[in-house]
Amino acid sequence: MEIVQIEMREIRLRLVHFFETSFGRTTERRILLVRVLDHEGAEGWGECTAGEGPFYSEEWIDGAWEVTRRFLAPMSLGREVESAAGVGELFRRVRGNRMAKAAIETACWDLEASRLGVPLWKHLGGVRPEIACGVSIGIQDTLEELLDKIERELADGYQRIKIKVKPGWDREVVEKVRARFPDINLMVDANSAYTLDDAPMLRALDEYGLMMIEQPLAYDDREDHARLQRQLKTPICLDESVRSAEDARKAVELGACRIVNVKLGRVGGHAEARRVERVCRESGIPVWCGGMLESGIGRAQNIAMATLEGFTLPGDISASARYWEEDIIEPPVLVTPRGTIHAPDGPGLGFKIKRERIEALTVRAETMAAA
Ligand code: SMG
Ligand code: MG
Repeated sequence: MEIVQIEMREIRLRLVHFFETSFGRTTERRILLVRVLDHEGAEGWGECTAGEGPFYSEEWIDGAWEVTRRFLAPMSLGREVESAAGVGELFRRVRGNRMAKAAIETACWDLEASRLGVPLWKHLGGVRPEIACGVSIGIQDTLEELLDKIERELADGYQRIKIKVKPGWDREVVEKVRARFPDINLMVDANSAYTLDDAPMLRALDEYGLMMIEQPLAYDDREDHARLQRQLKTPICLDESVRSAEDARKAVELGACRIVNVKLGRVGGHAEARRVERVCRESGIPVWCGGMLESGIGRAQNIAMATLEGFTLPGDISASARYWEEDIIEPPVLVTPRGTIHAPDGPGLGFKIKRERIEALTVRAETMAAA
């Protein structure tokens, strides 16, 4: 495969409801989309999952934009690689910047699967035509709103509820949610809002039968998570701290987690995500697909990844309508009444890209071509 053109665009998309985590509130997404073309005009689409600011991780959209145009595009344009699985290698000299790398890499996978005429999920080696879905519910202004939201999501069939926690919105909230919904699959995500000093409060959460506590401690830590895990009955799930298969191996060896959240952007694309899935599967660690408030393109990429064998727990992959008035793919992502999504049958991502809508949402664009 050889990429001869890379098109970058920034689109703005307003969320139907704000999303708040321990590090802040998002109301409108600024999303970097990447379209790659080969010499025969076949195309592939990827999405950069970097946020509006460097708060979830160091990456953010303007940094990703710059690193893509100045380094990643020149490093990949006109370079022959055997397959999409080799695209990540082209970027080896660039440290970090995995979300930017993943946008191009995942686009190449879409292109390759399209050219082969197979669904991306099959091309990746997926084994599951229907994936289990959960929702991630941000911090709300009131507990009542949170409880109402949970009720609606359960009515829509979602198999697992994740709530965001932070100091001051944690134990009591979990207690009330549990009291109202005694039997649901419930988990919390702290996005690194705590330290080991909070171990007593985190230990108290053991009482509520949570499926897991996601990333309680620092975004780049594994050692303290291992100490904390030894004190908890509830499994710890790592998100931010696992950026590669090597990170996953070390985390598992240390006992820093019993579950791993895999995000395409955070680990740099499909090739590395498959390696993370494999390391975890071989160590008996279940994984699930995380979410980054993606548009339909990133969501379709996530659906494909979540069909891999090791993705045995419901992911943060939910219907387009939970995020957007109108998505940029067609049909929008729909969730069945039993809380699942069918992986599409069509080639590549398996959704139609709404070019006109993307055009209308674009605030800047840049196209780079091989020399
Ligand atoms: O896409 O539904 C979604 C959001 C899922 O909770 C979610 N993501 O740490 O797992 C996580 C967060 C990061 C979102 S940053 C705005
Ligand atoms: Mg998380």
